[in-house]
Amino acid sequence: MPEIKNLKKAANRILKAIKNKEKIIIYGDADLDGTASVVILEEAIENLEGNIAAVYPHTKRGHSAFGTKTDEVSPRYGVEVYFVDRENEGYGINKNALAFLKHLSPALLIALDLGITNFEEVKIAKKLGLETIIIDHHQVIDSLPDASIIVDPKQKDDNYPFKEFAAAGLVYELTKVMLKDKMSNSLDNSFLELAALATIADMMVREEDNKTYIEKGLQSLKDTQRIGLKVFFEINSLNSPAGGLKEKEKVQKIVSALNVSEIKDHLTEAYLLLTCQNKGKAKNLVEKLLDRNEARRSQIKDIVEQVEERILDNSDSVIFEGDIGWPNVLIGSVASRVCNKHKKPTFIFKKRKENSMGAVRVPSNMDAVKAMKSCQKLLMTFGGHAPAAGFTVKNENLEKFKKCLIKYFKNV
Ligand SMILES: [Mn+2]
Repeated sequence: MPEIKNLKKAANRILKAIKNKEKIIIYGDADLDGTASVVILEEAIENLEGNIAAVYPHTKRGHSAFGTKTDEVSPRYGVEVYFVDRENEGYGINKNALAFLKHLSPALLIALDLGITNFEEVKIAKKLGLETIIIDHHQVIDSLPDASIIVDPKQKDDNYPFKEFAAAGLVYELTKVMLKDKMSNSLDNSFLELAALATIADMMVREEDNKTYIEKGLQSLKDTQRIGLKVFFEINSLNSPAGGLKEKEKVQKIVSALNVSEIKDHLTEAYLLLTCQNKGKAKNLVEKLLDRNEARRSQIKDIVEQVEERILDNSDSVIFEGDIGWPNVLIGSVASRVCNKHKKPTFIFKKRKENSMGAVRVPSNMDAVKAMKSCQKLLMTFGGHAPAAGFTVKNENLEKFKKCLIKYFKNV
């Protein structure tokens, strides 16, 4: 069986970094797939060392030593976790984040669930002394960024037959190579739980490797040892009404609560929950996440209605709507719903001062990334998967972009 390209290489590089006490920055996307990826890798590194504190003295569970320039412990060896704040920084590896991270240089920057289209930013990282490893599952656009190692099953010459992993699935495979026989049964199960939830959250096909993760992961989830997940099964709202939700519905609730959590100090709430060691704290966090999820559902419904009003007498082949009032964290869900209902390529964006950031969903026979590639010149960034993708565009190019898309979809 051919291997996932560069998986071993990435594993060996990380092992070397641990051995040499290099600083490691784990840089993840803020959704559940990104968060699960970060947690799996961080815990794998911890387990490799047995006692990570001995190697990385300042590292504390569920806490990053970032931002504090006070340097309680010096020298600053260790694993740092950083989640990108889409709302305030932008997607992927971005300049704001790099400006923030450069004080950690030299370091190994491991980008999870993002990075494959960050050509310019990876170059900047390199200049700053941040050696980049990308582990991503998004589509490759023409060429690859100048990273030191890239794992992405969608790159050329990757001969592994299955391509549709979530990022957390890839990271799980990576940690198997890193840990080998140090991967205990219980650790394996706990990683599988996270890989399963991430695969569901990213709506990857439930076939091949993904199917295995989901089956094994959900089986293990029933008896999970992870406090942050355990509390979901003990919370009243998930166990009522009358006998509680069905297993599947519960899992879906967990996934949607964790998929759009907020960021504080560059850590997602989902990360804080999944690494939480205190049951009381975990309970509070879960209640907060579930409440917010409910509130979001009605916000999403509201925005979908606004979009539908705007497109009432619109005969364009493309739905292309944006607003300054639409929160970035919701536009993906809005685009999904609108696209499902109207069966048209759907571009929903949050308008900002100078540029806009958007989410794209297209019907199953179309390709959102290809569509945007045909308008590449008008865009600042774009990327994703065929059915679901994202972009940033200067406001002055919004109309041109729309016209370009209408033209593209007329021809396919
Ligand atoms: Mn992902």
